[in-house]
Amino acid sequence: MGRLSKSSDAESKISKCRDSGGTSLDLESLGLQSVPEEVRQLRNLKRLDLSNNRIEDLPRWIGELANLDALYLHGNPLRTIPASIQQLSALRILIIARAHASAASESIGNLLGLRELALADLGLRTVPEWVRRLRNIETLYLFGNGLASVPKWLSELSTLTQLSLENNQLRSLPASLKELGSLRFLSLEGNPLLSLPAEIARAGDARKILRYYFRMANGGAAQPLNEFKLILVGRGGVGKTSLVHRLVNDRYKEFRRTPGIKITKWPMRLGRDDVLAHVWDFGGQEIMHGTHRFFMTERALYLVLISGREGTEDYDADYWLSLVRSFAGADVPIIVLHHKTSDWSFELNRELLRKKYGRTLSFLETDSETAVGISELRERIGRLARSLPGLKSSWPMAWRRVKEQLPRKRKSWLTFDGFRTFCTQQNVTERKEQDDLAESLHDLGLMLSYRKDEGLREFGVLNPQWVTNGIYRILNSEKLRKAGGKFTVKAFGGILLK
Ligand SMILES: Nc1nc2c(ncn2[C@@H]2O[C@H](COP(=O)(O)OP(=O)(O)OP(=O)(O)O)[C@@H](O)[C@H]2O)c(=O)[nH]1
Ligand SMILES: [Mg+2]
Repeated sequence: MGRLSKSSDAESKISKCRDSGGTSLDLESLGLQSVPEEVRQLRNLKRLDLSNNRIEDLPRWIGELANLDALYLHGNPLRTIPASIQQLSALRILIIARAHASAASESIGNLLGLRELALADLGLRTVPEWVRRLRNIETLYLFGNGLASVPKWLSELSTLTQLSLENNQLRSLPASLKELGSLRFLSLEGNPLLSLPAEIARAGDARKILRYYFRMANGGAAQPLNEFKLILVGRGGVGKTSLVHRLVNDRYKEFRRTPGIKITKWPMRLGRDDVLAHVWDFGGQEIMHGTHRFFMTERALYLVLISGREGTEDYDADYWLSLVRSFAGADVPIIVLHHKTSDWSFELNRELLRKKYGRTLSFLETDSETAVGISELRERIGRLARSLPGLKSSWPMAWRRVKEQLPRKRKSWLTFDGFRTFCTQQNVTERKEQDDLAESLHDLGLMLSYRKDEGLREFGVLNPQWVTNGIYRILNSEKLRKAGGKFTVKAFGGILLK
């Protein structure tokens, strides 16, 4: 009954339009499976609304409605648009949405007079190339597709004032969008990978969004993080902590021995880049050597400090270099410092050490008290840092957000699944990407995650400062020393909670 009345609805609307010579016909939501043949006679039609029916195919004669100005087709399971559509040279508005991707047919690209076009909710993976020909387009709706990118050439559509791209999978925006001088309204909500703040995306102000995206968010796209890890090793009292102070603050100062690891942030300027070094200063006392290996990561830059004061320089060089090589690998750059040179002068067999420990060794004479060699050292650290694989690798906005938000979690320990959940909340959703991010954060020393080590995998993700504090507090415990190194689990807790 409902269907009958609806189709007779259509009939009466059509005949009314015909009799009055009307220019607008509304056949919306009438359950139509095809366009009624009678419409073909309505040669005066300017506006035809066929939205929300069940039409799969448009008839070829649609091209005969030569006066059509606006055609609404959204909400039909359309599969194709006949090529005859290109005869509608007066068409200014064409709305296709919630149909099959094949409905975005190439012949639409010949409708050069189009001012408004919707290709929305079609499951398109890319913007069809033929859209490029629509040089008079003002409003383009592309929402609800699976678009991963916006083509650069979109900037050629210089008459565009409104661009709607919400609910896609956009990963970045091309800089060429800034050239769209007439663009007023840009909607990008529902593209989580762009990491636009909701309040900016919601407002839809094209200028504001693009300004934010390209200036404030540094391109939103992947940018190098410009951070690296610098590790200092050498026997107790060789001058590591004083050297860090000299490098970072350009002053000389004496320190107590370092009970564990001291992590310092050192902002530096490398050419035109602001770079941040995470400096790990290892306590040199022997009891701690065994655990240092857990923190000697790959993709870091190493300083091995040697002094001649104890007369053990050859032994020390061998000892520390072999430690770095076995735990950080054959490729990490190492600067061997003849340190405290103002105090003791000595020679190392550089050739022999190079042969034994590889070509990435270099040597320098330094002294923190007199500042001898310090500016050369800074310069060399900068140069070698540039060659580290991590320094220039890309960090998408979402990765940066994980890096910034992770410490705010105020949790020193997370299971790896917990880390994955946290990443997903920050829009790093792919497992592989989460693995890569964990590795990068580990390399930078911003968290610890031993994914490659069977025995340590289970520990998930750890806050380095918390772990090192705990470990070295135990190793340096007076109580433990008195007990000859034996301890109970209870005593263990007692030391940690002290
Ligand atoms: N002449 C001279 N003495 C230095 C220099 N740097 C450090 N010292 C002396 O060596 C002592 C130890 O220096 P630190 O920097 O604390 O040594 P460290 O390698 O950090 O020692 P641990 O933390 O125990 O591993 C200082 O207290 C100074 O007396 C230097 O550049 N020249
Ligand atoms: Mg120290």
